[in-house]
Amino acid sequence: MKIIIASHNKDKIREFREIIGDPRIQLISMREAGFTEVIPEPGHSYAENAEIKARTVFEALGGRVLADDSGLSVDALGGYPGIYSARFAGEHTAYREKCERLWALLSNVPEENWTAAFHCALCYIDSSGRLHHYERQVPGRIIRERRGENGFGYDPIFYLEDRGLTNAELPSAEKNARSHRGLALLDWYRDIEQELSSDQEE
Ligand code: ITT
Repeated sequence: MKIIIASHNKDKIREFREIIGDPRIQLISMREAGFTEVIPEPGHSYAENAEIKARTVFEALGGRVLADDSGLSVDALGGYPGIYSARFAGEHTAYREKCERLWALLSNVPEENWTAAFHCALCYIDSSGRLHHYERQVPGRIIRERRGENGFGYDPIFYLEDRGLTNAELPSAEKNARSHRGLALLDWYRDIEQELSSDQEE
């Protein structure tokens, strides 16, 4: 079964492939499928933006499409950067600079209040054009230094209390098993088992 991933983010696409290691599912990036445009994200929630990305690619290419809208919501900043996590501090700034910018915004907030959560909304459009939504979040806290080399984005500054490690210090298999994206994708995967079996019979 071919699924087009409606994303230009190479790190997300790598994680999708690591998480869904099922030889029956071929995950193709939208760029590989011939869609190179950048999709505007005017939605007001993760779910709305995931749906916009999925619909845009489905309308252009058809097939089966899976989109991810994700980000880091910081409690003391009223959930910011949230859906703006990628564009925050400028569209093309490196992940490292985005972390610096976040620390700057938190400079007047006591560190014990640096609680946050990673969110992931998925929107899947099946071959008959039906929409399926999934959303998961994982709590943690922002720390003042970068720790770890794995993962991407805000992972080096996102600390998991129960592990005593940042997302970037976890081996990738462990991040994938417990991350916002890993949990949402596993919900999706459980749901498409049925579609998968009928596809094998086609
Ligand atoms: P697409 O829209 O093309 O998928 P994007 O990077 O613009 O790519 P989003 O709008 O969903 O995607 O923004 C997600 C941002 O949130 C991402 O660029 C990271 O900065 C951050 N982020 C999301 N998941 C993350 C993770 O697992 N680890 C670290 N940072 C993450």
